[in-house]
Amino acid sequence: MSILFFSFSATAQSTLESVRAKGFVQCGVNTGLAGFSQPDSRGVWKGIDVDVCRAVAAAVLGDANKVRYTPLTAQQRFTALQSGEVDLLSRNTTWNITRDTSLGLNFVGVNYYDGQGFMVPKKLKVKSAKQLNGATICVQPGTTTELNLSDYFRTHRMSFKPVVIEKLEEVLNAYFAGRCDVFTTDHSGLIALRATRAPRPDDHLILPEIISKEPLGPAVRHGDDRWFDVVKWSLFAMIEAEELGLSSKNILQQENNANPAIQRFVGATGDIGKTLGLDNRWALQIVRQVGNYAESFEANLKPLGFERGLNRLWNQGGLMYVPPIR
Ligand SMILES: N[C@@H](CCC(=O)N[C@@H](CS)C(=O)NCC(=O)O)C(=O)O
Repeated sequence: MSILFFSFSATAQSTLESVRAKGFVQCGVNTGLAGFSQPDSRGVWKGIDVDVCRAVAAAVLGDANKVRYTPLTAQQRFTALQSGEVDLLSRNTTWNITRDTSLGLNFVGVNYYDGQGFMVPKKLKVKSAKQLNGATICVQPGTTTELNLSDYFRTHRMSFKPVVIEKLEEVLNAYFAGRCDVFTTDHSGLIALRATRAPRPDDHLILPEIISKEPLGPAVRHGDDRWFDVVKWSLFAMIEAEELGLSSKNILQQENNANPAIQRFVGATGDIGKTLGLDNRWALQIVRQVGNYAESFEANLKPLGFERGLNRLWNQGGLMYVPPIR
């Protein structure tokens, strides 16, 4: 039996092999959240989460465009990953212990440090979350948001009436139509949705309180360490590139750079790509085709009014710190 079992697992296809065989990465993304993952007017997916999917395709297949997108609601996302419907989940998903253990996921890292906030119509004259006792609050199910919300109100001995709606479109309609006093989600979601979905963005206030830690990052399934490594280092390469001063504009001129770390990064020396099961130019392809983390942030989040904040590099006062690529 054990021999049979061994031979089965040895021949079972890894995600890296199956992605190579089919020629594209199937990426689970948001149904449409500006800045993170949303199709533009020509149907091309854009956003910092989309850029992680593209980075993986550039690293593995040499072509960032070889991605197919599966839009997923908060409730659908984990089953889609567990069942193998998607190769990776890159969708403003908070890394927490329950998801890392009971749900059988491996978070590869963090591509946006976030926290939960509240948005209210200005006409309610509310200035602080402490004034929300008794409020009706719109929230999406299957999110960390739902749990943080009840924890926060319990801690502050306040009550609230939840209005729980799965589809983003519908929960926003409910809030903008005044069927809830408050909309709560990740602070990034509040900024993006107020800027792009509010009939009059100026009519809404994001309250100052951040009530949770929401480290958002891409995840893969348990049990495939090779794929875990590939996705993890694809994300890390974008962040490391920013730190090394490498961008889509200059990455092709680095082969003779005096800095050995840069030579290794672009694959001019060493075998880092090979150790991942990839081409040695894997990181060069990511930066050439997708850009570094700052380029992705500036293209996708800056125009919506985002500040770098916690998402600055560690040596510029932020939390973005990746292990050395060597
Ligand atoms: N980070 C939280 C919340 C993620 C989440 O799903 N947020 C909502 C509000 S911004 C969303 O993305 N909705 C879009 C959708 O349902 O497709 C989590 O991982 O549970």
